[in-house]
Amino acid sequence: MKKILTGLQPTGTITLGNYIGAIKQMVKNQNEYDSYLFIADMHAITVKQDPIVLHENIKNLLAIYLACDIDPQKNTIFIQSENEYHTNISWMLECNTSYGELTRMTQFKDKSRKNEKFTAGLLTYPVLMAADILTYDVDYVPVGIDQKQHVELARDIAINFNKTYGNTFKIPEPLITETGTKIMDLINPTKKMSKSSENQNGVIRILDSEEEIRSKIMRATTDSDNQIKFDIENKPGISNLINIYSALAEISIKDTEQKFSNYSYAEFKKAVADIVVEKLMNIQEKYNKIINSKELDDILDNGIKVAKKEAKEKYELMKEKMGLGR
Ligand code: ATP
Ligand code: LTN
Repeated sequence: MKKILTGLQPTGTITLGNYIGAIKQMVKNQNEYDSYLFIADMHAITVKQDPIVLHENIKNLLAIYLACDIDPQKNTIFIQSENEYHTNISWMLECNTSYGELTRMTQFKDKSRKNEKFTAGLLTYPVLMAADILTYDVDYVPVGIDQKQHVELARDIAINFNKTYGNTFKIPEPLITETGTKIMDLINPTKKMSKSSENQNGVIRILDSEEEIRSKIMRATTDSDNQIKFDIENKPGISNLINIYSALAEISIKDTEQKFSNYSYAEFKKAVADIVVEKLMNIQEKYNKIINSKELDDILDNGIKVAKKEAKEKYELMKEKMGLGR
């Protein structure tokens, strides 16, 4: 059976973008693949985190995974920091990755520009991500398009390592939504909708109330020509709403355009709000039922057992190939 793996950072309540770009893809594929889903808390600390808030977010993210229909019977679910092999493997990969390659990563360039006291971890972040992926010999990595470059780096690192030390890793591929969807900020639709965004009005979070969702969508920035047409360059706001509708209704962009061709912007926004509310209220109902259940710990206990056993084998193999230890 082919394998898929992805992780999300517990850096705040996840957004509609995270759901469409990563989680929904995992749900869609969980019946066909051996699936691994983890909470990337080690990645979260590459930027400053409040320990109390981070701790809370880890458990909340697990409950959100389950509320979004991630099935614990079909996924190995675990917390990254509970598997210490990831960081050990990451170090060995770091020593086989060039500094120049890391400084060329778009996310590093963006985030380091925003904070002049950025950490060394922000630079080596993609190598830890490569370790997460390569440890399990996965075939596909479902991510939003913004993470594609990191998965490609993981491929390069694997190819290079295999060349140097002999066959050690499977070469993974990114799995991007059919339309390569990147959900954009509702207020500034040329910017990615992001958990850490400062303006809350541009971001829909999985746990937002119905009123918040409706008001954010009705106030979303659009152009003034009143045509429901997909054109990212000239109509980024409307194109973003089309993307959201098409992803949630699971119909193509073309069909979405056709369905709403006679609608005004206000009517179309209402239809988008309706489908987002329907999806998220359903998720929230499940979330509230499981957030305090003991089942959460059992799932993590099972997941880490499976993940650690596999990771240990890869770690031992790498050590042997690199000539480490006694
Ligand atoms: P942060 O603001 O903390 O950088 P983020 O919102 O970018 O967070 P991540 O935890 O980095 O979220 O991403 C989790 C997953 O969600 C990744 O696979 C990423 O590609 C995907 N993703 C994030 N934002 C979007 C978006 N706006 N549209 C589609 N996919 C997204
Ligand atoms: N960097 C990713 C989270 C992440 C990930 C991974 C995704 C960490 N390790 C391995 C896929 C595979 C992010 O910020 N979205």
